[in-house]
Amino acid sequence: MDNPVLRPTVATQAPVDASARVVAEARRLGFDAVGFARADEPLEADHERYARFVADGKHGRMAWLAEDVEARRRLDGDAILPGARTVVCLARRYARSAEEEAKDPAIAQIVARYARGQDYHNHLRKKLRKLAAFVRTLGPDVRARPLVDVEPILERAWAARAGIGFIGKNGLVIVPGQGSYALLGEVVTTLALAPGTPMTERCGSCTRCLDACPTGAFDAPFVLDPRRCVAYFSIEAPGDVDEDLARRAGSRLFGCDDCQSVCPFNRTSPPSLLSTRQFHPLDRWRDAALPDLVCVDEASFATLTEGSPLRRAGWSGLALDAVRVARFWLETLEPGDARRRDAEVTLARAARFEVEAVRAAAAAASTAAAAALVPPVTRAPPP
Ligand code: B12
Ligand code: SF4
Ligand code: SF4
Repeated sequence: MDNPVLRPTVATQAPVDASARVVAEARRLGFDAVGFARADEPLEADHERYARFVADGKHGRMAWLAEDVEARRRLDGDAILPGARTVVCLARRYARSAEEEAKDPAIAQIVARYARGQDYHNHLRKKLRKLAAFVRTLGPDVRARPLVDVEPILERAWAARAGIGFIGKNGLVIVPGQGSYALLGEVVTTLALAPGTPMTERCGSCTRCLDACPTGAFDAPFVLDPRRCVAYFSIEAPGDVDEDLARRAGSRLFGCDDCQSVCPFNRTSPPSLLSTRQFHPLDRWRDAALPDLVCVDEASFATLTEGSPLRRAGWSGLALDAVRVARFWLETLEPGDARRRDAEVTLARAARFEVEAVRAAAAAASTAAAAALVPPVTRAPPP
């Protein structure tokens, strides 16, 4: 066991052998970090923060985030797994080398790194199911349930409690030596395993992520207002964005990595040693350009986004994202930049879109682009 993150912290009176076997199996399945937390102790401080977050309306159009309040506090209730004693917290890295990423197709390069390849909900869940099946073999009547992202739990809070990393000022779980380009998943089980120890936060005086956020989405260190986050208005609620924020989002099409790309923990962590194949851009992005994201009908959208995280934005949502980026390009790019042509074709397609909101956004973008006849020197370059 050469990786300290994969070394379980051993508490007394817990089945050390079972813990070590779960760690070994997690590693065999391709997880980069694993840790255990008591599932029968509810979250307190994190849940209070969550409740305040909802009370302040920060969930915006993500209405589901305000539901299942109790499940977000405890894992051992009816909503998740009655009688749960342990949550196995796992992280799967998607960090690739800069050289490799530089070769990604142009359209993939304006998509957040986690979303360029296959949908992690599918491949991570497969691994988690296998791990849950393994955990069930570790004792009579052991129950285990895999969870990834969509279930109503505060994944980051549990990962931090399990000690697989700490929550940085950017709000993300950072695994020392591995960084934050990692997706989280869990197996909740009735089996008792040796809980880990939470890590102290290691950001120190650094504020790079807060300073780098293009849309100023942090109210304070650790505290995000999702309604200003590019990931919110490009993935969860396309169109729920004002002109100022849209301009600040620039070319970022689906999600954003800025609060991670500047983080020293990512800059100094080597790319994942395990295979990141599933996160490599899908072949279809090689031949795709911005106009292709404005799909003529739902069937072609379904084909385009099959097995891709981009499906999350929805048919008209992805079209709205493409219109937002097209508008930015037309407002800021020099005449002669090939992307202007893509932007024009995008708006032309969007002008014929079945959904009125997309047609309206295209019309507004065309008007704004025509008005943006400012001298080139005052134009901000796209990121
Ligand atoms: C909704 C959601 C979003 C929303 C809202 C994010 C938010 N901050 O609430 C939006 C769409 C904006 C979003 C964006 C992103 N997301 Co998201 N998202 C989620 C989801 C589904 C729920 C999060 C949630 O419950 N939010 C409610 C708030 C209140 O809870 P929380 O975010 O967990 O916040 C806790 C901590 O921040 C902490 N906290 C708050 N204040 C303080 C202060 C101190 C001092 C401390 C110590 C802690 C602390 O307490 C909070 C409550 O537990 C989770 C999956 C899940 N089920 O957990 C993924 C998840 C958090 N997202 C993830 C990712 C990858 C992203 C993006 C990087 C995607 C991208 N590249 O565009 C960005 C990152 C934005 C950011 N800097 O946080 C990963 C994070 C992985 C990691 N290493 O941490 C998760 C865990 C999905 C997964 N399964 O891997 N996301
Ligand atoms: S993902 Fe982008 S927009 Fe969202 S908080 Fe991070 S830097 Fe800001
Ligand atoms: S950029 Fe700095 S402050 Fe932000 S999470 Fe990384 S170390 Fe912490």
